[in-house]
Amino acid sequence: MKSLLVGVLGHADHGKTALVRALTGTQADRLREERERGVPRVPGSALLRVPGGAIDLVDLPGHPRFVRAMVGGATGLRAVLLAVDAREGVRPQTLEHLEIARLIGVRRGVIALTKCDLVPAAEAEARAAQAAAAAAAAGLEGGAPVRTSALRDQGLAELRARLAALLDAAGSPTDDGSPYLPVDRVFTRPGAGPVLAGALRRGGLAVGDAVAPEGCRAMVRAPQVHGRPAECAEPGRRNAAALHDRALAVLADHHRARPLEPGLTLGCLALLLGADEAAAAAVLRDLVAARDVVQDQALFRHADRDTARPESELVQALEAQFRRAGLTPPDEVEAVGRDVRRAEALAYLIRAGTLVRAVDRVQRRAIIFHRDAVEGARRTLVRAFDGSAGFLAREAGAVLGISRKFSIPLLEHFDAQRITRRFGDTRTMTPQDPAGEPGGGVPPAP
Ligand SMILES: Nc1nc2c(ncn2[C@@H]2O[C@H](COP(=O)(O)OP(=O)(O)OP(=O)(O)O)[C@@H](O)[C@H]2O)c(=O)[nH]1
Ligand SMILES: [Mg+2]
Repeated sequence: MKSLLVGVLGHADHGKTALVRALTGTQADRLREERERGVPRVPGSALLRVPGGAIDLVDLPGHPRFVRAMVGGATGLRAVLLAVDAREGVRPQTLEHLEIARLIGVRRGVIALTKCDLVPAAEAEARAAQAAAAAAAAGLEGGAPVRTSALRDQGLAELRARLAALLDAAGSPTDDGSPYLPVDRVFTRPGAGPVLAGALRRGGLAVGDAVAPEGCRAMVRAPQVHGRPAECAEPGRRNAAALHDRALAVLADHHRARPLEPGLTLGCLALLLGADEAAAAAVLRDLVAARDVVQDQALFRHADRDTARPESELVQALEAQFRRAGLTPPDEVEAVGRDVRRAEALAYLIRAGTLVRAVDRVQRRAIIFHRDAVEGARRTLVRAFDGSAGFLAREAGAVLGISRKFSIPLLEHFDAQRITRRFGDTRTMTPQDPAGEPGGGVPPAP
């Protein structure tokens, strides 16, 4: 039977738990302590049976303090169910959760617009569009949001069908060896201290393995399978080695999912490993020393990743498009459309400095120029206005043969780069130092 782990994401109070309960009949955040405190402490999971198999809905805690726990539970996720409150729309944690899903390479999901019984249809429509745009920006292929109400049993059948379709389309999960154990019960046994119980869904655990539920130090003491003592494989040294392996697996997954991104920071890796930064740093030091991982300033990448950059045909085509367009490039929407891969390629080219994002702060509009076009414009302006008393944006536009739509953001970019200096409506070219660097070299002392 096929199964799929789906993370339920969304801002606090956006109706995640209510949705899971309405879909499955299970109260997912069911640990007694958290019920009493009214705050879900760890991800709870509920099983949704669908024709093709079963979907494990992992109800992730919405409170910012629990993002760490979320990542701890989320590393095995293959898809997400994003809950967005129809009254509130996209909130900070919606974006934060989407960003984490993006970082761990989750691209597929379903968006549920929740509590639709509380808002007029037109308002729900606007919130749905906003949610779809946020998901698309994070590279999540979520399709059209499903209007739901857990209270009125609205949209739940469609949601189940959409989740079933995700299961249908999912390949078999890759086992990276990291264990995943949703905790059902916590109790105290005299002489043993607190005991966590649950069904191990993935990976393995052996006696002596260090685990860190909710950041506590703990050790696997007596694994049982359905109440009987289980085989205890390789006690002792497994842990550090396991963290090394997982760090490599996390990096490899990341490069596969985000081929255009240069690597992960220590902070991200620590989050994704569910380890604290000191432990992650120690593991990375060893991996860098062993040449399994390469560090480039603040970023770490797998040594197997091609540093010659996986410059896809798409990246090259996009670059050529902007190069050809010169000083009248297409706007971002026109160039990218709704294509997530094109958006990624564009972001990559901007990061690499090949394309320059110039912002018109008044119009709140950005124009993306090829850096060659920007350099060409700089030379033209130097020829036309160097040594002159000053020039207006209109005059610069005339010399460059472009309208205000393009000249204003370009000139603002030049101001920011100290290639031009602005006084009111007039600009002057900043004198060049002998090396040809704009800005006259050393900035004046404060
Ligand atoms: N009217 C209405 N209220 C809802 C609906 N779904 C959830 N609620 C209410 O919204 C509040 C929050 O719902 P939860 O399901 O606990 O939200 P959550 O996202 O799990 O919250 P956290 O776990 O704290 O992040 C509760 O008071 C629910 O009763 C709905 O469809 N309609
Ligand atoms: Mg909840």
